[in-house]
Amino acid sequence: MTNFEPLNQSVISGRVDQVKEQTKAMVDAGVSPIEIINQGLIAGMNVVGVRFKNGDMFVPEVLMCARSMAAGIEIVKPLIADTDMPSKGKVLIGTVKGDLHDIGKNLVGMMMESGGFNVINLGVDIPPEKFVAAIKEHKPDIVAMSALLTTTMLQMKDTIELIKEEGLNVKYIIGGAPISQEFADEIGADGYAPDAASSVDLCLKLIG
Ligand code: B1M
Repeated sequence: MTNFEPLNQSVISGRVDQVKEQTKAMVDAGVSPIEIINQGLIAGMNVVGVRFKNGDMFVPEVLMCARSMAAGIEIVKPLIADTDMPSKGKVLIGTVKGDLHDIGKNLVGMMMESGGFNVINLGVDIPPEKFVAAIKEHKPDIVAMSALLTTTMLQMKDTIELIKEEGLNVKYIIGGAPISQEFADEIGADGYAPDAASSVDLCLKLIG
């Protein structure tokens, strides 16, 4: 049984070098990359989220934690994204306007890549017009939107409305901490995924 506690603690303390070292050691020991991400890196970040919420941690510390988690993900990413599988479809992913959170969105994109999708990552703070322009340019099968703030989730509705207005033939799916299936139904999204792994299942289902 792998002990993920030391890696959790390194993420919580924002120690980039230690996270890199422990992640590499786990990879060398043959621990599954998905387990390293979920039980080592994300589990640590979840503790950070609670402390941030309770006012026990502040933005600069949270940023260091996010950076250390990203450093760990960089190490395991090639192990799960490297695949010879032909593309199952094209997904355009981005965090909506006004929202700068990108860790979860990047994780979703990475899992989709590892699931055999061709992923175009637009980045953060993407307004509806930019999603529409990118759909016209890249012609994806699916557009995936991420929002982490209750104040930005309505941007998803605006984006879907603009895509519909433009008559573009694409499926749109949404996710992020404040998002629910109920909200997805309310704004007419084709699907909602609560986490990175289920985003892949959702894309497979939608593409058929
Ligand atoms: Co921010 N932040 N933050 N933050 N931050 C939250 C989201 C918050 C919940 C913290 C809290 O109060 N408890 C809170 C939002 C409250 C709300 O609106 N309900 C909050 C706030 C308030 C803010 C600021 C306003 C703080 C301030 O400045 N006063 C500010 C806003 C900036 C902005 O965006 N305009 C802000 C800033 C920041 C940092 C810059 C410091 C940093 C972001 C760094 C970065 O992303 N590069 C940050 C962080 C790190 C967090 C927390 C602590 C962690 C988020 C994270 O990365 N989680 C977060 C608290 C929390 O969520 N526990 C918080 C790990 C990640 C793997 O999970 O992103 O949920 P998550 O992604 C999951 C799923 O949600 C899902 O799959 C992922 C993997 O399983 N998913 C999708 C995500 N996108 C998907 C898309 C899909 C499908 C699934 O498409 C189909």
